[in-house]
Amino acid sequence: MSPELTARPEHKFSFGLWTVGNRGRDPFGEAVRPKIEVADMLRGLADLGVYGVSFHDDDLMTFGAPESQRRAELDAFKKTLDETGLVCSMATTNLFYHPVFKDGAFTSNDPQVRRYAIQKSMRNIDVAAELGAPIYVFWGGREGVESAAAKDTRDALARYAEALDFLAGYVKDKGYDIRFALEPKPNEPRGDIFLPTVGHALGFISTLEHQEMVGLNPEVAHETMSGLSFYQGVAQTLWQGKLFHIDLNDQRIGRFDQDFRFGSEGIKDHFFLVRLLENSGYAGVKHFDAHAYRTEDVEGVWDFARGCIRNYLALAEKAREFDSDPRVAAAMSYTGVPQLAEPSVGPYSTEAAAGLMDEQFDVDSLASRGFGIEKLDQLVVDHILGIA
Ligand code: GCO
Ligand code: MN
Ligand code: MN
Repeated sequence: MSPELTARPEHKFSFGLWTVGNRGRDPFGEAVRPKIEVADMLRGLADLGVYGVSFHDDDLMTFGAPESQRRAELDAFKKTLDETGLVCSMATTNLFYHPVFKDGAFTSNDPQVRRYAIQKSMRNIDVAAELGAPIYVFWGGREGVESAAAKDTRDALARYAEALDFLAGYVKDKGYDIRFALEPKPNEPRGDIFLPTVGHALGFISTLEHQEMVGLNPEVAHETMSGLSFYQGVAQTLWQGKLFHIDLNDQRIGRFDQDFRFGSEGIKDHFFLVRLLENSGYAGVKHFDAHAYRTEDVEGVWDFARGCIRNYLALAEKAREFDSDPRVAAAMSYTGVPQLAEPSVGPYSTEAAAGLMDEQFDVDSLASRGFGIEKLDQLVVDHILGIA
């Protein structure tokens, strides 16, 4: 195993300002560590070899402050990006913190709130364009209900689609080079959030006017909260050409959104995830949306960030070892992994259908075959444990 487990910008790792900036507040307790200034966050991330940073409008520019102050805050950010060489790789709107969004933003029952939410997004899309961010994320944390009596979900989804169509129209009209990434989550902070899973969001995208510019930003923790396999969700998203961005962290099934250090919990799942990302040609950023345990001081925050990167790179190295092991190739061949890439019947034609109808199958012999997956999977475990 190579000892080189530190990042270089070409690895394209990124962090949100709110991740290393997380001060450990939770519903039961106050902040436990001091604020890190934005410039210090950027310098710390650049020292770790990180490529990019992402932000919510309100992380960067004080909510409700006069335009001159917001401009000064933005200019200071741009200056530190230049100094550190970091790229702004994603931007998003905070449509969840202010009480005005308590019933939702794009799906609030109040049309004025909906119009305000769309305007707030347009303003920050302008900032994203100025900073050269190629991806704009929509995480609808407040888009949902506690009581199904409060909204007709079909109307809510129509308003959600309307907002995204309008904002996509805005991006096109302005000639910005920005694509949208929807981030599904099942619950928290709402009892039920609209677009709860990768599958719901992929289905929803097909209803949008500018669907070619809308993809996903799936998050490990969010699919895992639902008990779903994040790997399977990401694989389908890739297959549909919709993996525009990814939120990496860790999570135990069935818990609240834990946002743990990447690779700290589900190591086998993460092995497959990293192998998939590395082998798929995914060219976007690997974005860590996680935070340090509440027990940590500022030093612990940097240990956390270093750990996310180290675990990703270690798993990528394990995946390379696995893929170059001849025993793995042999086991995969026995299992039939390469054969699944071959067409079953090819495109339909009358002749092909007639040919298939005439074919004889020895079902008993087909049924008696073993697939050798125990042996193959043990090689996975052996590689992860370093005993292969
Ligand atoms: C969460 C979400 C957020 C979003 C962020 C960017 O569970 O709080 O993951 O962290 O990713 O708002 O859209
Ligand atoms: Mn999350
Ligand atoms: Mn996220």
